Amino acid sequence: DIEQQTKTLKTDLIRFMMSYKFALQEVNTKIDVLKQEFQYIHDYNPIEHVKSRVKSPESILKKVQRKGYDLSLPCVRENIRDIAGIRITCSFISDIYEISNMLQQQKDITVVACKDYIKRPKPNGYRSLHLIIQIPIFMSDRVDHVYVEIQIRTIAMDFWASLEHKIYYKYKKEVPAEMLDELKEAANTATQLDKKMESIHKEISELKETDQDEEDFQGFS
Ligand code: 0O2
Repeated sequence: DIEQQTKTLKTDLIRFMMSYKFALQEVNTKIDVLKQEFQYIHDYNPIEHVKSRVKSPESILKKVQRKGYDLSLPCVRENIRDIAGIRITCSFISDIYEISNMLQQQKDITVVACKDYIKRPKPNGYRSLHLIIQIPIFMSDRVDHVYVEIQIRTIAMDFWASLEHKIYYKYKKEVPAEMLDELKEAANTATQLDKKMESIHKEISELKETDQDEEDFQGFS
């Protein structure tokens, strides 16, 4: 009986982790399609790079303990919604919302939550757009609706977040106050940079449009 129970638990665990791997494959394909199609139609690529990961069992366990959830697969599946995570890095803030809208409109994606830390940055200066989605995964004998966390940010936001993450762990989560102030200042600088880059990008797009209008007009004569 114990042997049977162990076998069942092992199969359940493997299925559990596999469903997240499949969900990441699905979402990665969606992002890749958008990237290629956008490049082809608009002659422009809004996505700089994409990274994905399945949360390690150690991190899942830590989070379950921190949040005080039951240690059962159904409970973990329902409550820990960032086991499958994808991070999309874009050049410009407008690209972030464009990609987010394109993903949100897809019929097989259910948007469970959208946290806009760009409009409302975290007190430490963290900025990103977070989507929690659910996507169906069709398997041999079942359909699983799997949660995926998608983080969309600019290169500047990503640069800041990776440095902040390193500092946070270097100081074992007790960062000195001066360092926190400096990080906040760096976050403001990153915001300014994003705004400046966006306005230059907009100017160039408008110039391109004027050139195109002129070319089209000349085509008539
Ligand atoms: P990892 O290693 O990236 O997975 P919770 O997930 O419950 O702790 P909440 O409010 O549900 O918190 O999620 P939140 O804060 O919207 O997003 C959590 C994830 O966003 C984090 O995952 C980080 O990846 C990222 N994040 C959020 N705040 C910060 C921040 O201040 N600095 C940095 N560098 N990243 C941040 P994990 O699980 O913490 O880490």
